Amino acid sequence: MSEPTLRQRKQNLAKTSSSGSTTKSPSRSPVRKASSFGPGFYVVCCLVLSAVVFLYPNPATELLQTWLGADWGASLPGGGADSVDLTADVAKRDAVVAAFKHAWLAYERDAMGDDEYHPISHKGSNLTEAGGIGYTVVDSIDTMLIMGLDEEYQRAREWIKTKMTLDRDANFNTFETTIRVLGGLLSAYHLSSEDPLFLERATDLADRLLTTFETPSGLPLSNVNLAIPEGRADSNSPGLVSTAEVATLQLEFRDLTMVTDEDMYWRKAEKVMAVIKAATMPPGLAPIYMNYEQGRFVPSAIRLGSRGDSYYEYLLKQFLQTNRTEPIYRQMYENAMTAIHNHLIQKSTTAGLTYTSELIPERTQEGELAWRLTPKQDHLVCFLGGSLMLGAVTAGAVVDKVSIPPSPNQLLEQGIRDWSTGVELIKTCMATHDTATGLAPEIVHFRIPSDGLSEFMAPTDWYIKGARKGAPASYDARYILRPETVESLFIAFRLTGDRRYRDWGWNIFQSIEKHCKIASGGYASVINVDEVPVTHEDKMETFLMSETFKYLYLLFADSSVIPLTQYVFNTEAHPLPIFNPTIRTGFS
Ligand code: DMJ
Repeated sequence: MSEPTLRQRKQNLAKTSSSGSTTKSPSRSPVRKASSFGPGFYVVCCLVLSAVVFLYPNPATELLQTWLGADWGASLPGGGADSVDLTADVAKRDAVVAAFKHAWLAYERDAMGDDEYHPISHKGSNLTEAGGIGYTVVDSIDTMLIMGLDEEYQRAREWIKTKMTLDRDANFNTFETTIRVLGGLLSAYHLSSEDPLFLERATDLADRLLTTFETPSGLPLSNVNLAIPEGRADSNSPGLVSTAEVATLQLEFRDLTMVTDEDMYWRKAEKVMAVIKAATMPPGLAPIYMNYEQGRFVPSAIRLGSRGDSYYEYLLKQFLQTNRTEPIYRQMYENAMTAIHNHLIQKSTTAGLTYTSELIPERTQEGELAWRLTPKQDHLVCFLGGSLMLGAVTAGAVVDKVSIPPSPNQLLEQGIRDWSTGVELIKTCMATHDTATGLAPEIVHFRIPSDGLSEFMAPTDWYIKGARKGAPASYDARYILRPETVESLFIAFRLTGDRRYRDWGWNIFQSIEKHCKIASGGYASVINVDEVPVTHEDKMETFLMSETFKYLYLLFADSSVIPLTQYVFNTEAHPLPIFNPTIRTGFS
């Protein structure tokens, strides 16, 4: 990093303009003193004020912009909700389809059927030595259905029909297998007008996964040996399971019950939520580890990032999946969002960026448990902006159907709060794209007064920990083709029609094209987002095709494609239909 990044240059500019603002304020004082003058003065003042209204953004406009999260007037010709345009941007949508094909065709050429793809060495690999389980094929197939890629879809389906097997004598992660493979099969089932092949495979997989729930508490074990089948504990974390992992199976298992009429999937998944509800710490927060013997939280980090994220995501989505008929999930979601606002949401020191901190447990000298606030935000947290906005117009709304965009009087106080925070979090996630590549790093830290860093050591608002001139890239500096920011942009666009969200998504897409695309086929992770030319890591994560390109496609597609009123996305972006349940929630 020999040159200062755009972010560093901008932060210097921000300093200049904030000191400039003090010279402006005296010009407002004559208006406040005007009461000592006669009526003529008021007329002059009114004229001056009118001019000011036209020349400068007025407070009402600023409020509206804060509400919508963008320069509404500039992004909508004519302005206002009446002119919301949610039709396709065909050229950009088709560019995303071309990118998906560039990724898929390379995988199909070099590694068809393997779990993972390495686009630089042109090789595939499997999660275990026992052989593959269709990780990439199944994770990608519903994107083909959504994009209308029929030839690719037929070949992928044929592979699932003739080659896919779950008789693999090895341990597979319960959560990852559920969200990618079970979720992918169920979504393909729904989007293919209920092709029985996908349901047969989904049921086979779910029956094997059910063995993980055989614990004293009912919390599923982290791994499953698919061949036996048998649940297996994680030997790296004895006695423990991760909160996000046990609480991110429910959409898939509940959907399976609806399509098979077999209650047991629903009951097993719901029991987990009852255990979590009983164990939740009073403020509504959930540490990232639980003890599966007793079903209790153990002191561990509280965060919206890894091992915490999709727990919060699925609280809302379980409420939405059953057409808002289960008040328990609304209550759990509302409690959690209030706790997040009270304990984790912070503002950065200079630009006032809204971000989420982590709470790290520590023992005091007296042996008491204390929580240290750490200003670290994973890229994973960027799902939260869109999720909060979606929660605001559903769980946080006073009407069943809000307008696009919603008006504040359609929302509860909590909905207004969540909408505003969601808008701001998306802005923050976009700010983390202010790097040499335009790609966001895996983890950012925000500056706090006690961090001991000088302005020469780190930029003023956020920085990549461990990034030093001449040093090897830190773990935090990577971009591994993650989807969370574009996921939020897609939701925000559908809920507002604000073109700014499409523009931001297009910028991210172009950065992926420029820095991650491999000419011979596929896309690769980038080791350091703040260094050009980039160095690649030889890996194309499956969520590029299941999530990142799907959300980008949907951002530019017509809003009638997978409408948010009819589908809920699992955490791997596999859409599942919203339904009216025939089963009543069994806990309160
Ligand atoms: C995906 O596998 C899922 O979105 C999961 O919930 C979190 N991480 C990845 C994508 O970043």
